[in-house]
Amino acid sequence: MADGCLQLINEDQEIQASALKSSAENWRLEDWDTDYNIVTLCGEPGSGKSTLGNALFDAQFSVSQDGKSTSSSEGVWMSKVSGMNVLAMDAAMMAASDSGKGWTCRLRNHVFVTAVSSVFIVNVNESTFKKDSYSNVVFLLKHIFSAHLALFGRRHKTLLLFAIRDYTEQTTQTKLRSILATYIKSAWDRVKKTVKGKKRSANDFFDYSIVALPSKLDAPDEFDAAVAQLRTR
Ligand SMILES: Nc1nc2c(ncn2[C@@H]2O[C@H](COP(=O)(O)OP(=O)(O)OP(=O)(O)O)[C@@H](O)[C@H]2O)c(=O)[nH]1
Ligand SMILES: [Mg+2]
Repeated sequence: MADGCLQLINEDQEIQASALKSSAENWRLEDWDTDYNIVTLCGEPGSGKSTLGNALFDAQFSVSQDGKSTSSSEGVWMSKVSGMNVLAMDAAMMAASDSGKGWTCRLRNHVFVTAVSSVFIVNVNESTFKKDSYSNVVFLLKHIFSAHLALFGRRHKTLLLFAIRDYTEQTTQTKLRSILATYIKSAWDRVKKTVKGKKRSANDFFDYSIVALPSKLDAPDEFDAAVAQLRTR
């Protein structure tokens, strides 16, 4: 892994305090004061988080070469984005469960990134919408919502930017938006809430938006153009 990238939380979910301290010094983060944003890339293993982080932020997160069978970036990795006061984080927040059915949550990673991120880029393949196999998205959102409520419990807005990967225009963006709204509601309904929390909706805490990205492998030029466009947002 290159110098510009550090593992903030390791595969055992332990915070690497000394790496953070030395990077904060090298990157002169104290000069930023409170004027910065943290953007976290998340999604199911192999969903293209690191590839998008590298393309969007010129980061050097490691990309798995062997397809989607193993997770190449366990833990939470961080990279300073050059030219802006932004830190990008590449976070393993969920893993396939040992039984092979469903997911397990990397709880400490979830809580950490939820506490510090102002934007989540949630990678979702367009095929998820066609097959109605939405459980991965709902699972991930449910844990982000739970951590957010536990940490903040008050109106503190975080942006969920859904990156629709391998987008082929078969599902209109209006339709994607409407399906995502049902995923968000479904995830919110699954969160354990206090009496006060029950009166709130996910919209009180989260804004959401989508960006459609063609396949990096099948349509690299279109992918690059869409990422360049996203960078200006
Ligand atoms: N179909 C498709 N594959 C992609 C795309 N972007 C990256 N990949 C491939 O998908 C695999 C996983 O990419 P990564 O960027 O490592 O995905 P990740 O979510 O960071 O993976 P883990 O860290 O292992 O969870 C690699 O073999 C990439 O080459 C894409 O837009 N479409
Ligand atoms: Mg990765």
